[in-house]
Amino acid sequence: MPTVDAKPTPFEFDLDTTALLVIDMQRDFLLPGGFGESLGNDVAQLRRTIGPLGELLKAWRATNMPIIHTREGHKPDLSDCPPAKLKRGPMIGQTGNFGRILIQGEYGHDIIDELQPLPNETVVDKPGKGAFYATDLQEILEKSNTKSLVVTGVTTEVCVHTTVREANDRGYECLVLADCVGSYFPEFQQAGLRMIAAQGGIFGWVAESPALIEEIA
Ligand code: TIU
Repeated sequence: MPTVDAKPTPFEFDLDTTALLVIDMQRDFLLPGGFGESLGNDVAQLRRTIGPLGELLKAWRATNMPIIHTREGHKPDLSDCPPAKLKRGPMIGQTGNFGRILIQGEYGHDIIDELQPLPNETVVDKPGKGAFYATDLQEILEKSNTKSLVVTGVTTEVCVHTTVREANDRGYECLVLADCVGSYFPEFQQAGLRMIAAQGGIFGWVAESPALIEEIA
């Protein structure tokens, strides 16, 4: 069985039951001049993941293992956006440099050019931070007999953490790749990764992508 050097212990996975999750690598969060930057965030902290994720996708696409991309966003009429979320994110639905912010079908809502999904890959649109809430993700994973998830994307302490915590409760083993997840806040990146592997891997495992690529190449 392939084994990756990881914290807190080596991560073992089966090539027939493992999927790659790429969370919210959207223009709204990553592009200079976009929504994320307009909130005062340093997008360079997220953009450092683009290179490693590109390399990982190249290697993963040469295998038969599934790839699932997610996008956070809402219907144009915002009917799937809770008023409480809108209250603390009043820019959602407003027109920014890349179209209406976090609205499905807008340029900014879509995945960055470098990591665009291929036609055979799954894209899950989600209204929340977690990838299971109000989506078909559970059914998609059951259909492909997925037991383990390699988790990447942004942001580490928000959508990645919410998804990993819930995946853990649902019985999935999660490997989070430190160089392929990013936070606008370096201290949250560090703490977020430590929280996953602490206490014997309370939520899962943490590794670097080259160690995984070596196992699937
Ligand atoms: N995808 C995701 O993490 N959504 C966010 O809103 N993240 C922030 O860090 N703001």
